[in-house]
Amino acid sequence: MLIATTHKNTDFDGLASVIAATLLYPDCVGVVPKMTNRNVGQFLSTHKTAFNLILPHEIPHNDVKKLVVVDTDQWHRLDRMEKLAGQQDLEIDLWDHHMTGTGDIEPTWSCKEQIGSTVTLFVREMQKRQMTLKPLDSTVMLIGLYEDTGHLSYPSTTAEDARAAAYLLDNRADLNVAAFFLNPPYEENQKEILFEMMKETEKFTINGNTIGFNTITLDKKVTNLAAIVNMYRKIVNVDALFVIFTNDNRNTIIGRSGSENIHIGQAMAILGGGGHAGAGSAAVKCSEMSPQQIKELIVAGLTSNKTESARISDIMSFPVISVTPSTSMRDVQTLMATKKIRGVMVMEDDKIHGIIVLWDLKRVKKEQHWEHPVKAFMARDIITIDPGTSPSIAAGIMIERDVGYLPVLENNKVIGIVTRTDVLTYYYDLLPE
Ligand SMILES: [Mn+2]
Repeated sequence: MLIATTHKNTDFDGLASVIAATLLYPDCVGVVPKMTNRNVGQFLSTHKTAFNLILPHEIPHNDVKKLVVVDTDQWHRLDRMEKLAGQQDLEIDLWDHHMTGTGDIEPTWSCKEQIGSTVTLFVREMQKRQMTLKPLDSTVMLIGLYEDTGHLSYPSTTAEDARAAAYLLDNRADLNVAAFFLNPPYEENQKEILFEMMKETEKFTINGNTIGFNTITLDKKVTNLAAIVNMYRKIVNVDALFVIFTNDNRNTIIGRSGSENIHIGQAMAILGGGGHAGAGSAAVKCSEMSPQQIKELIVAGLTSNKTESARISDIMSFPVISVTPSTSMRDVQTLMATKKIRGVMVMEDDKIHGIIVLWDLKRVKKEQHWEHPVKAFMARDIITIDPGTSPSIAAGIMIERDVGYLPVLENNKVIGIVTRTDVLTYYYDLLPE
């Protein structure tokens, strides 16, 4: 079985590219994530049956031999694809226009280019094959292309995007339908947010570009925040705008840029999110970082944007202190106290068994448990990292997977460990005085 899928919080470029894949690949079934953007959801509620689409829980995972991924290159942005991520000899085709360098999907074949929309890449292939499209297919693809290029106005737009739009119009894309889904009417609470943002925007100048920041407390659900941020950036007239929407447990960061000097996707990668040059987002738990810390990290990331040459191997701690799985908890506690360290690897014959951190010692409730082996208390699910990785990607993994320690692995040997503190220190050192 062959399936095509795209990122969660699916936008029209993602949806249209999935549909394009079902047209281009014989017997391809499109899988649309459960969470989609509001206007995509509205479109699907009335048009879904016109396409060959299913939901992630309907995939017979064991039958999937080939996967087509569109509009993202990261496993964690896909919906319910964990099973496939580990599958040997799964063939993967990748179509994407995000060039952040943070992708971890290793494709068998890929078409990855800096261009206004993923749809454009599909249109190129369809033109080559001289395909004729149905008006509905052309329409959804045109909406995707227009949405990602701001109706061909964003700086990321290329001449080929404009030619792709012409091809879709030649194939009878319906501009009335497109306009309806591209400009969803604003609701009362969206207007309130906009007025709230207008009250105060903090502005910085970084490398000659003006950057605006807003922090908005959300006490109810507001749909399509991205469209409000997009509109507000133009009103407030900054090169890039970041709005941190915060509620009881979560900060959602939405960024928009109108300058090719500010790459939103790269800035969001530091926070475990993603996107491309003009638009991106991230989500960070409130327990993890305050809006103020998020703002400082974004500023630090943008300041260092062009100069991030540091690698994990430059900021990691080594040598790694380890114990064997049978070491008693008492010995682990003594070791941490005397060496003044917060985490110890559990290893035997160079093989990682787990990790034990200061926090885990709290789980020792009874006195006699201090004699129990560390393997009863250690965390076993370890995420390792390559020494050549950049600090921003490490920070992204830590936030996304909620881990504070990443062992650094080279040729299957642990050569160091990088902690959340190491990464944050690196970024704070870059902050302007
Ligand atoms: Mn896209």
